[in-house]
Amino acid sequence: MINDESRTETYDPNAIIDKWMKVWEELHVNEALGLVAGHDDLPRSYVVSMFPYPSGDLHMGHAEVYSISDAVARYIRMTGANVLNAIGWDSFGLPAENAALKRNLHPREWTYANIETQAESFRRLGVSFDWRTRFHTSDPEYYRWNQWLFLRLFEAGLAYRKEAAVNWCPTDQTVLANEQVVAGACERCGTTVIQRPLTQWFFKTTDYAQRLLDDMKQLEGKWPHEVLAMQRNWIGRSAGAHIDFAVEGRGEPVRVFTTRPDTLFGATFFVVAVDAPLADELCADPQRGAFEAYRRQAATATEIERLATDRAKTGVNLGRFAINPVNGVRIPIFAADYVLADYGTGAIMAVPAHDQRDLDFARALGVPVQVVINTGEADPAETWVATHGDGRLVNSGDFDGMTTAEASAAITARLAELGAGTEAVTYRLRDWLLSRQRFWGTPIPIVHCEDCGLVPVPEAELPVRLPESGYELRPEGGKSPLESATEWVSVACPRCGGPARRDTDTMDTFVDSSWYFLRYPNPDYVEGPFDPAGVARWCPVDEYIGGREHATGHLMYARFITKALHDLGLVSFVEPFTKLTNQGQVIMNGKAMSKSLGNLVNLQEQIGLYGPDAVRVTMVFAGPPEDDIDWADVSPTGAVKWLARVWRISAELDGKSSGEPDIELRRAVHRMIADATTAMDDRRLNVAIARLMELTNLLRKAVDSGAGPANPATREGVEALVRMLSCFAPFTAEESWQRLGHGPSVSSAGWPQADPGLLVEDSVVCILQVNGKVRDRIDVAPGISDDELEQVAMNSGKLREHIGDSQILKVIVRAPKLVNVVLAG
Ligand code: ANZ
Ligand code: ZN
Repeated sequence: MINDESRTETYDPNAIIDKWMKVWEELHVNEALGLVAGHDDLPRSYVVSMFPYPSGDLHMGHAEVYSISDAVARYIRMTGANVLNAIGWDSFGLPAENAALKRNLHPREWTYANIETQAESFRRLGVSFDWRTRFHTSDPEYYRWNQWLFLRLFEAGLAYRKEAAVNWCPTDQTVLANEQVVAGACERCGTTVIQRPLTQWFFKTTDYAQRLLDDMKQLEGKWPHEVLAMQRNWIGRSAGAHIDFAVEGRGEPVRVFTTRPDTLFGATFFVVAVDAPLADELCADPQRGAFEAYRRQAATATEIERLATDRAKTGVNLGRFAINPVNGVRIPIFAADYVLADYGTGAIMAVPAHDQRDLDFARALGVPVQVVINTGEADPAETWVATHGDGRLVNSGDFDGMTTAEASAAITARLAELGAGTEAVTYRLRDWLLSRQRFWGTPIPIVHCEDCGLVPVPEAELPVRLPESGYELRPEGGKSPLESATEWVSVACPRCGGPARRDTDTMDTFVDSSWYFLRYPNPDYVEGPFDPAGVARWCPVDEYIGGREHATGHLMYARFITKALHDLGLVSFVEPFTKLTNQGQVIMNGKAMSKSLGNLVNLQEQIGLYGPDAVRVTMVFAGPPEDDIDWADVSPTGAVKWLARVWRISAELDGKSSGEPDIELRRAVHRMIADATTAMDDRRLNVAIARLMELTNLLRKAVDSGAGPANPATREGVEALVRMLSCFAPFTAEESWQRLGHGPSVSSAGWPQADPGLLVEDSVVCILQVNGKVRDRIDVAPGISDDELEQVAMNSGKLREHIGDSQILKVIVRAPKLVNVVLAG
């Protein structure tokens, strides 16, 4: 027996990996019971962590996400649920193409080689995936269903093509969705994004704007508050009114969107977005030169710059006039870049007294200012500070004296009478731009025929596979590489048989990831994108784990697609992810790790030094899951020491236990189990680890100088510790479990149950009196209630003896210290 901690039987965490990987595989311990049927007596839990992109071997960030998600999955499994912990690969995308260009490979070779590397690394990290779910989105068997889904959305009018000014990254030579533009720059390479008019494919996410908002009620309290807030802002609902302004010399009125119909009498000018076709149309001949010069200049500004309040306001007078529908006042029309073409209606009524951007513009271009809400603040025409507050209307005809709220309703009603306006809601959310001019993605299953227009590829011809040869990967001038695959491009029109061309764009990879979790339960299903039986059994996802950076991208797309699938009758639910846990990033010295900063920490190197378990424990113990981990501030050496201590204690217990269990030790152990369980339930995984470390100290003392290694309470404590540890350090836990004399696997041993009887805190003495005289003393729990205490007291034989047959006048209870029975007479 090894009693001395300094004994040198070494704990070698890397020596036990192969052994346990093999055992787990043979025993199928990580597999869900019945992917599509059976074992219906068990509660089910579907755990999914955002699937990896195969850009190389696993890195520190991966280790963090999967250490967290695996701890959650293992915990749920140990509490007795049937868990599906799924894995697949998000394997289309730009880096594969860039790597292929550099190495002269097919993107597929690079991608699939990386997938194999990552798969092996996941196994060696001990992640308890059910490998039967595995697929890769770049498999034709998968992307076929992206195409199928695209066609369903196309039929439903939810996929359409239009020319629009789109975000263009000059470096990556591709368009980007709004979600991929961060502070005006390409999310991938940081190049400033420019606007380019291009014909592109869109999904109509805007049709679902209100439902994306409303259904958040289902997620409240289950998704991180910040993610919901980010989505709410991104959807950006604004309520107000549409107001139609007649334009002199134009048959049709022009509509504006405003959140402040109460300020209508203060509209002293009218602005059209410089890049809206309407600006071009309205421009009077003498202004044409100035307008076109201004439009060219404006094209270089990003949306963020255009909307910035602190930017000097510019614009040109178009030489035309709009008529205010409530008072007939003529106001000049300008084109300016601070109005966006694709928000609201692309035109505004400008109220400089009460809107700062309008006021800055009025000041710059010398337009008058008219106050219409008396807020008690200084005159905006003198201070150049617009007043925003509530107040009463002035200079507004019949509406003078009303509050802003009253006036909003009254003016909107008047507009309705005049047929010049109605209540309206506008959203910031844009339709999802999904076409990409890149090779390594899902080809869009549309054929362009000169006679028939856009023709869907017949379902029987799916998948439209990527060409194997005859293309040039290097993107040029906004052309998709697929355009160079001339033989692939030219096809017979499926409708008329005439000469036609395939669409050469590929889909944004966020299409792939918007529904992948539906396919995991049966990845080989060929009758449709997913097996309805598997989906009915597992979906929606119970536990989704991934980074907050996906708040307005992937998470929004997946919610949208789920709703669209619901409306197509393909799934029964409207939200894909019941619960969401965010994890932070692994950083180094306060900065994101990157090759260029030279601060990359290599995961395999860390594993080589400390073993997979210690790296996992370090990741989870560093802080709450959502916090960033600065690897400069942590060291797995602490985790290695701890794991070695657990392993040693287990080794010291290899005999049969005997004697009476030490009750104090049992109490302490069960307190720790209860605390660790609460922490796990709340997903405060780091707190749970802290409890396990305390428990280890406690048991070390018990072995050395307390109850001793043979006491049943010691064994009970060590076994509980090892079972709980298996969520974080599966290899060490398995090895320790074996040393304790058990067969594999510890993950089937169940999560230890805290005995409520042992959780009662130390008792306090309560004095029982009759008519103020002490008659008995009893032990009670400190938290006992007055009612409970009265009952317990009345059970005291001594007390009853002194009460006898007398009539009880009242019972005074002061829990937990005192009970006094007052008798009549
Ligand atoms: C008149 C007005 C008076 C406005 C006032 C505000 C204050 P949110 O809340 O962001 O939805 N607006 C409308 N369309 C616009 C566009 N395409 N580009 C830039 N600005 C636009 O903002 C709605 C307000 O922003 C609208 O209400 C409009 O200005 C402006 F005291 O109309 B408001
Ligand atoms: Zn045709």
